[in-house]
Amino acid sequence: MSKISASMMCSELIDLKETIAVFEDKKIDYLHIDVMDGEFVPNFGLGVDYIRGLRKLTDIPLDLHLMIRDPEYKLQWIGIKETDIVSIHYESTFQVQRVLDWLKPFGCKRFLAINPATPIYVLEEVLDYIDGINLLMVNPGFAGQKIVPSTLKKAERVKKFLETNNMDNIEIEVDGNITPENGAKLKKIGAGIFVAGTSSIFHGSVDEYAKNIDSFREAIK
Ligand code: S6P
Ligand code: MG
Repeated sequence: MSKISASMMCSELIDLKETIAVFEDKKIDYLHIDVMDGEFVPNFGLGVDYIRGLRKLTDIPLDLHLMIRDPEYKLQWIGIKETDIVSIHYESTFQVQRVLDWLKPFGCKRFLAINPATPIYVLEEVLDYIDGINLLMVNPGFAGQKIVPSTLKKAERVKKFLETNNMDNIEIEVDGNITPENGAKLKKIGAGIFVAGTSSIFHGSVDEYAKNIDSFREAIK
């Protein structure tokens, strides 16, 4: 079944409690947390204190998307739980397998994120280290961007690549401009986790989120 990971950088701080209540009611699978360091990506984003605060509000597992340089030295700061997903970027470190090894003791799901311009062959050497792939459909750093068109074909190639390697137990997450329409296409291709931001659930007021979630779920069914 398709999973929804709600992109918390798109939520208004003033509505946070109400938003979480809707997400719990609608059984949102993950809260997608874009952690940004102003170096790996041209923006600052949700940090350690935000994550700590969020844990007090809800038990919904976190989908931590680390857009930070050299994540290996910062993993201990975050408070990672076994039920979380943690994505590290292929492009963010010179020692990808070492970071994935260092993530293992946390017991979380380990995902490798790749940017739109990163070729899929980089996955070849890490298949034994990962539970999933986070395919960036936009260049990371901001919500509200347009999909990089080549990423749709790329998602297809990733799925085939996993099948050829008998590794299609590896989950595919898609992140960036996942409109209901793009979501439907990506579902057909084999994506399983959909990051929901301004393109799907975060429009209108909080009162409208429940119905936005329903129509997004319908699209990615
Ligand atoms: C992009 C980030 C994403 C955004 C998401 C927002 O840097 O990794 O997770 O939060 O793209 O969704 P939308 O629908 O506004 O693109
Ligand atoms: Mg993200």
